[in-house]
Amino acid sequence: MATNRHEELGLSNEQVLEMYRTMLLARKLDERMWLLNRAGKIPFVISCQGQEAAQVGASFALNRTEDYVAPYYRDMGVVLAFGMTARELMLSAFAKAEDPNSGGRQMPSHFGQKKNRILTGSSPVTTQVPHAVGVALAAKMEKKDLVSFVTLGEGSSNQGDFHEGLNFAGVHKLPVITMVENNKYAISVPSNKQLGNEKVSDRALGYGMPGFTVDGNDPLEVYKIVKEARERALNGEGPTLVEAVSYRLTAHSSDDDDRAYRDKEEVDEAKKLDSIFTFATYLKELDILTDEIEVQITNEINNIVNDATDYAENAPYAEPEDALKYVYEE
Ligand SMILES: Cc1ncc(C[n+]2csc(CCOP(=O)(O)OP(=O)(O)O)c2C)c(N)n1
Ligand SMILES: [Mg+2]
Repeated sequence: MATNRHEELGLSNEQVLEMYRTMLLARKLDERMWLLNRAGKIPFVISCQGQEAAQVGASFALNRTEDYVAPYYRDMGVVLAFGMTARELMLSAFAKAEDPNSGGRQMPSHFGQKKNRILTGSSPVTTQVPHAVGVALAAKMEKKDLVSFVTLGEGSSNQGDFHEGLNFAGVHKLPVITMVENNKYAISVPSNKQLGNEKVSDRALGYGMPGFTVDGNDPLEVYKIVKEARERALNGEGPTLVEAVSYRLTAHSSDDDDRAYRDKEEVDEAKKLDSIFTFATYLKELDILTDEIEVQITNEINNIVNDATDYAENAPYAEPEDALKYVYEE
């Protein structure tokens, strides 16, 4: 019998099952999007695969009805946890008018949804960091009990916005949690060719904040560290840098062929640590994910993914004139 680690963290069996369900939904939606792309039905996919545990573990440690998130393109697990629906994600993939992220303008995975406090992101990577720091500054000035949570890739952590954002957050002790999702690659560039030091989290020292490197394949470890970071932030102790290490299981995007720069053996090795399986094993060993519940969750998710696909495929495109909207205030 495995030790019950989630109870020590104050998580109920229902909560960890919900975590698993959210991770699996992200994975299954992502897998469907690849099929749709290869069938010529949607133009582009950029995957969460391999990063679901970090995304969902962190999100469950936040207050999902108060906190703000500034996710990056791989964060399907974060936006699902914060209330974006499968239908909405598919509407975005199909570039349909009803897509809350862009009204069908694309790019997919450029998340943004005001009602769920998901900040709109830009295509240049890392621009979300100063934005999230700004939200944290506003929360501090307005004395609100919330934190701002921002994510990015390890490659993006080498960009100036990261330094500017984290330095400002450190100086002003702002309630912002930055999570670098280290998936070992920035497109074709492996992390040892991106970073002069071993750990992204070591940089925290230079910004006057605590930094932690955690196993990004373990949702409970990520949950714990983000939960503690949130408590410190609400106590006025300022920001935290978290580095969640996992592996990018797919090519960079549907337009990339990763066979050009990494061996299949390396990918196969990483798949052994895939959180979708390791977390399921943990839950099975504790008899929380029983055969019966597994069948039920699988069926339920299949239905959600099928429904989202059908709904989005049949939904109308935006009117051409709509392209003129949302640039200037009307
Ligand atoms: C400022 C900027 N430079 C380059 C790009 C092109 N680009 C898009 S994703 C990416 C790789 C980012 O790698 P990483 O931060 O590790 O994130 P990952 O894709 O691995 O999750 C690059 C270079 C961009 N979008 N913005
Ligand atoms: Mg990366």
